[in-house]
Amino acid sequence: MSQWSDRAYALFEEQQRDRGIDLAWVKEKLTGLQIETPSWGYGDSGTRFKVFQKVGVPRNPYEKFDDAAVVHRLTGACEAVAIHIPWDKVSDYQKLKSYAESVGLKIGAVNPNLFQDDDYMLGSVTNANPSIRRKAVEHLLECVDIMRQVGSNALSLWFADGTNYPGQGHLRRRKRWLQEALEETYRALSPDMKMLIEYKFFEPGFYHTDVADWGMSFQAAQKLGPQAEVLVDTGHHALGTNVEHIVSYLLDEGKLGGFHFNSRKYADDDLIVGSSNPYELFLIFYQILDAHLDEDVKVRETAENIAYMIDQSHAIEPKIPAMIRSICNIQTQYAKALLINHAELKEKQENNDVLGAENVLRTAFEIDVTPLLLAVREERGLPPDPMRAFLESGYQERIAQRGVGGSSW
Ligand code: LRH
Ligand code: MN
Repeated sequence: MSQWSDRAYALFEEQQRDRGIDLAWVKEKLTGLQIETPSWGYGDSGTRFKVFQKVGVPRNPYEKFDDAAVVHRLTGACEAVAIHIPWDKVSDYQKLKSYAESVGLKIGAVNPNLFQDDDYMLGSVTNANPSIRRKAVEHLLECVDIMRQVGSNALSLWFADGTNYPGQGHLRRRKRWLQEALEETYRALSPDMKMLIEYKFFEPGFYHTDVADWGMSFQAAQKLGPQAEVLVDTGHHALGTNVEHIVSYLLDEGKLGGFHFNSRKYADDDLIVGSSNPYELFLIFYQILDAHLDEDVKVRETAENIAYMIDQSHAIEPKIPAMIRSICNIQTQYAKALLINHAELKEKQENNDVLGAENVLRTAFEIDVTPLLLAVREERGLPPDPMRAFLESGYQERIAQRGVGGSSW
């Protein structure tokens, strides 16, 4: 490390020791943080107005893994890549698995796609037409089989199913068809597999969405069994929703399975996580770290087995830098949350010291964790500034030979 960062870290270390923070534990946690990147985050994507095509975008899942491998090599924090079927459909999934491993990666969650086939215009597992429901379930079962072939243990389910007008669909019959589809899929899982049920309050349904909020995912997962949990996509809530409260509730119920991290200002904007409202991301990590301290082993185990995943659409951003920025933003808020003095907070909360308690959190949030992140990266032989290392690597220039018109969704 440079002299500056040595001095900065020495001062940081002294300050945290004075605050009673165990920096060895903090570094161990930071080093252990792994965040899954989405294969589709490396491809072209956009809005309903335009999908801008960029130079050098991956043309197939193998090239998506090449780009993901660069992000992992520079950050050390994203060894797994989530795949989406059929966007990442290949003839030989064994070959895809071996290729991922050959570039230092593993395949993470498998995401079925029940929202782009024309047959699913009026619903997939909730479609009034039983043969379309059957087709949808067959796709879910195909994805469970793909999980076995690629060594994935997470089936990540999002249903676009919903309606645009009152009366268009029978809400309770759709609810039951959905649960039937989930039950048949759940029965196909191997014991080491998890089913993550994502919810979203609107879009593409503009009247109702069949899995619209955390409660509907939670209830569906409760009825299915221990391998079914809730996936919280941070962009899928109505404005004003207290997402960290939902996170604390699901932790306490042992049903928080994973996140799709991104950020938004208005709707499901899928922007770089932590770019708008980083305090929310910090408060989510506060709830998770607090659950780590719980006397209830179920709550602690849930907090220790969360699938952290990014789910973003990089419509205007250069893809690989956007992913590096996302990883760094998550590491930054996680590092700040690791510096929360939980004992001091508990004492303030138990004394109903309103501003005292709030200030304990704010104090941690306002700590500059740059010296800590630099120290951890240096100790792991990683570049101190992964973004700069990428821009100086020439990789972006090398992949330009892929041309324009790579994969998009
Ligand atoms: C739906 C969603 C879902 C993915 C898709 C790419 O908005 O969050 O998780 O399948 O984005
Ligand atoms: Mn998502």
